[in-house]
Amino acid sequence: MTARPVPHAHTVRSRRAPRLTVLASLVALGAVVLTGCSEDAEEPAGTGEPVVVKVTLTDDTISPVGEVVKVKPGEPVSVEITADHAGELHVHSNPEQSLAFEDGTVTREVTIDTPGSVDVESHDPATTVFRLQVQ
Ligand SMILES: [Cu+2]
Repeated sequence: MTARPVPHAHTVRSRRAPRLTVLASLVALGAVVLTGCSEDAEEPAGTGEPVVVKVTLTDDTISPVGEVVKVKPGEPVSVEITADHAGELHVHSNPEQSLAFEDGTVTREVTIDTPGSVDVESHDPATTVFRLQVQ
């Protein structure tokens, strides 16, 4: 009976400490994220700036090939397609989508609402141009 108040007091103390630690790490994390944003202006990370993927398709060149692009669910992605012929890119989302392009430069928007990986392919020739990693 006499020993009970001591462990109880310890419990109260140890419950308070982790909370303060979590708060401190959140503040530290916030500082890191803010610093990262101002230094890495070229890499939008869901901060309201649109994600832009530039694609070039000519008769013998496709660029990029297999590039991984990270986006958040529901975040619009602008795909800027420059080509010397008409065609379409195939978006392996559910339901599937296609991005039609023509000779010249067009911009098509894709938004994926469900987390996961979505390949964007050229079928002629068969190439994964880029992969949207939605998370
Ligand atoms: Cu396909």
